[in-house]
Amino acid sequence: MLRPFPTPIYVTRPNLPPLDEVAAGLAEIWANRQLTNRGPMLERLEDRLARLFDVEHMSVMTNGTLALELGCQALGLRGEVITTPFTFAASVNALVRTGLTPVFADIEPDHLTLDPARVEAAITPRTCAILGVHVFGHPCRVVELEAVARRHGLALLYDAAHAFGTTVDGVPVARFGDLSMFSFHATKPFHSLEGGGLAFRRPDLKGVLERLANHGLQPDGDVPEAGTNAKMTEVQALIGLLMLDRLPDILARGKVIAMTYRERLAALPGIDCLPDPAPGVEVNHAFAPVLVDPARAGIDRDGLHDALRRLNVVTRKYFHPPASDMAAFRALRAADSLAVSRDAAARVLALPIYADLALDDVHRICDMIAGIHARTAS
Ligand code: T4K
Repeated sequence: MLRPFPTPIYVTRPNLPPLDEVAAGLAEIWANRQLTNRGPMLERLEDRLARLFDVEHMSVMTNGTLALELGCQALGLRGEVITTPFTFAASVNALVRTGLTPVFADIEPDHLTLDPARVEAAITPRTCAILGVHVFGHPCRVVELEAVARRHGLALLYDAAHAFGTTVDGVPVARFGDLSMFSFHATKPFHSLEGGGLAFRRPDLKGVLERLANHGLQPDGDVPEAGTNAKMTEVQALIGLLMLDRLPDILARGKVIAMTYRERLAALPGIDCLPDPAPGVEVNHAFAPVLVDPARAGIDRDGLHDALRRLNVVTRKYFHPPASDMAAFRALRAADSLAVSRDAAARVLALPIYADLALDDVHRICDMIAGIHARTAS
């Protein structure tokens, strides 16, 4: 008989810096009374992130979604952007809200990122850019996408909301493409409560992004192009700085948890972790997704989700439905059948993973999955 957890185990829980360190940082902010509008904490955070990502520039903002919107605007994009339907709604919202037309192309079945061949087949004279999503921290095929973008003169953007800490051959994922958006939302291994930013190498974008994030205002008071308010506060930047100090421990802990799931679930036919990352790729283990194959597991994704919920394990169906099936985006063009995306969305389940999750609890979740599986698999 499987006993439920006494209190819910959520898919994630925010990592928090020690309160005494927060208090010391708050005292500094209180003393200088610069609360927002590019204060010293924010500048320190941008510097540290740029060094960590090995990029020339970093623009930190209110959240990842606004950062992506302003990135599209700063690049002057107009027309169609080829992207994946297997993502959080924010990736597609950002395109639509900046007047762009998303066109969906399918993903690869291994790590669920955009398929470069499908992207190339989807290009039309109206295409201006590709938006890849490093979903679950697995990098897109950055070399192949770069080649497609170059061949067709397209901008290449990455939604790296999930990929803080991911590297390809030792190179931080932020260095690929024209720009990469990161989310610093509370649910991410690195966060600033809410927050996000753009990493990029082109020097001309920095001033443009700062202007757009500050209502479009330039120093003489004129607004040459409409902007918005996407400024991060000093308190958020402080939390970000304190979280950076803890990041190596958080990432190491995520890896141990992810490896535990891998080892324990390998014995269960039809409860499949994603394949190992490609050679040279280090992922950040921010998510622990499995794909449930009902034919082999004897239970479908929704059944497993509900059975775990009864045991107080709150998993999430990230990312179901695919964005191409969401009411706001259904009318958009799909360049192909999107069969892989639809299949993944129907079968994916994100298991709990966060630094404070006890290993005993991970084993207990695996015992629960094994128990459910034993009852259902033929
Ligand atoms: N692109 C991609 C690919 C993304 O995944 C995201 C965001 C974005 C862009 C946009 O970035 P931001 O604009 O957000 O910076 C959560 C996050 O809100 C969202 O940031 C994230 N992706 C998405 C994957 O997950 P929900 O609706 O699933 O969040 P929620 O509130 O259900 O939280 C999940 C669990 O975390 C809860 O069951 C309990 C726990 N939790 C959550 C919060 C906020 C806590 O324990 N404490 C908390 O404060 O979207």
